[in-house]
Amino acid sequence: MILFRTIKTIIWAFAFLLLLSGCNESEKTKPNIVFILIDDMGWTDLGYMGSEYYETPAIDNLAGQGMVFTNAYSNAANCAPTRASLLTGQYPPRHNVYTVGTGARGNSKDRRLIPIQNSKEISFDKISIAESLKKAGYNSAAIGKWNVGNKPEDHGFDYGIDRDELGIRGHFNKESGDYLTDLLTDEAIAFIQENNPHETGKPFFVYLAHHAVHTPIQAKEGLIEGFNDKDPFGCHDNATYAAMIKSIDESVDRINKTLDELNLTKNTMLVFFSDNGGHGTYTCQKPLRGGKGMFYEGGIRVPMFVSWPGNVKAGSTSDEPVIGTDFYPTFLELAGLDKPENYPLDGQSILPLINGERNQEREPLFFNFPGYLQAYQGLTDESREPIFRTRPVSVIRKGDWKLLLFYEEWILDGGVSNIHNNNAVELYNLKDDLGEQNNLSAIEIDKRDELLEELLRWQKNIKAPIPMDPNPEYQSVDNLN
Ligand SMILES: [Ca+2]
Repeated sequence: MILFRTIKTIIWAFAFLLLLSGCNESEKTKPNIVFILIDDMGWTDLGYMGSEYYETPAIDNLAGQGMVFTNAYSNAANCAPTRASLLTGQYPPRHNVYTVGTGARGNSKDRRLIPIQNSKEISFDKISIAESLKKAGYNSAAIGKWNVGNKPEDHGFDYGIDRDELGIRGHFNKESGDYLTDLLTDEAIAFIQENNPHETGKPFFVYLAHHAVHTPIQAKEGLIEGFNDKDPFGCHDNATYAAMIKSIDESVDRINKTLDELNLTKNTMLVFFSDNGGHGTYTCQKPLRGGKGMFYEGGIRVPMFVSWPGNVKAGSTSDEPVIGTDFYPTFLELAGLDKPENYPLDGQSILPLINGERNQEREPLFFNFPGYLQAYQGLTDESREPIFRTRPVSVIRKGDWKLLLFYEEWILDGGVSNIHNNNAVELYNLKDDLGEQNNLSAIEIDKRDELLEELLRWQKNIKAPIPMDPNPEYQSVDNLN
C-alpha cells in the first residue's frame, strides 16, 4: 500500500514537473512581433502627439506604456518604397522601388531631368524579414496593404490577405457595408488566436498594414458625427479623416486586448509606425514643414512607439533618429538571429534604445528619390516650388543637421562649382529650426560640406542611381514666355 502510494506520488510529481517544463517552454518562445503600419498617418495625427482634434485614447494609453520615438522616419515620402525598405531591410537604391507606379509624375514639360526607372515590385533575390524570421520558427502574416508586387506568400509570409480578397475597393464593402479597418483587424486577431504560441510553441510575426488613413477619405457614419461640431485644432479639422483615425484607434485597442486575453502582452513587441507623412489636403503636421510626397520633415517624419510591457520602460521617450530599415535588424536581434550572409542591411537595431541605452555612433540617415511627385491641387505652399511636391532629391540627416540635395540644379546648373548660386543645396539645423524655414547652406559652410561629402560618398557606395539626362521635352518658363 505504502509502495503504491509512493509510486503514485512519484508519478504525480513527474507529471507536475512535465507540466512545469511545458510552461517554461512556452514562456521561452521568442518574443512575438506585431507591427502595425498606418498608411499616410501624419506626425501629429494622434492625441499623444499633440492633436486636440483627433481622438486616439487607446493608442495614447498604449504609447504611454511604452517608448515614444520622436525622430522616427519612414524610408520615403510615399507608400511603396517605404514598404519595400521595411520588408527588405534595405535602402531604395538596393531594391529600386522609389515611388508608386512611375517617377515621371506631373507634366513632362515641367521636368528638367529624366527620372530613374522605378521598380514596382521587390525582386525575389531579396531576403524578406518574414523569410529571415522563419529561421527562428516564426509564423508570419501580412495583413492589409502590400503594394510591392507579387504576394506576401511569395516573400516568405505564411499567410497574406489584402483588400481585394475581402471584396473591397476604397474602404467599404459595398454590399455588406463592412469597413476595411475593422475587417483587417478581424484578420489579425484570428491569426493571433490561431497561432497562439502557448499552443503552437512558436512565436508569431504579424505585419498589419492598414489602408487607412489613405485616400479615399471614408469613415463609418457613427464615428464621423462626433467630430462634426468639434472645434478644429489648427489645421486638424476634417471630421471624416478624424473618424478614420478613430477606427485605427479601435483597431489597435482590439489587437492589444486580444494579446492581453491570451496572456501574450509581456512576450510581444508591438510597434506602431506610419509609411509617410499625412496628406496635405486633409491634415498637416505642424510644426513640421510639408506632408506626404515631400522630403521636408512633414513628409518623412512619422509617429512611432514601441510597447512591450516589462521590457520597454513605460512612459519613456527616445529622441534618437531611427528609420524604417532599423526594424529588420531589430527583429533579427529579438529573434536571436544573425544577419543573413552576403545580404546588406542598411539599418541598425533599436533594441539598445529600447533598453535605455543611447545608440553610439549611429550612421546618418539617407534618402534617395530620383523622380517627381506632382503638387496637391491648390496646396503647394510648403513645398519648394508650386508644381511638384518633390523633384529628384537626396537627403542626409546627421545629428541635428539635415541636408537636401536637389538634382535638377546640381546636375544641370553647375554642381559644386556653382554651389553658391545654383540653389541645389538646402541645409537645416532641426534642433533650432524644426520647421525648416532657415536654409543655412550659405552660412554654415563647413557643416554643409561635411554632410554633402557624406551624402555623395553614400550614393557612390550604394550605387544610387542619379538622374543625369536632361529631358528634351522640358520647357523652361523663359521658353514659354
Ligand atoms: Ca502611404
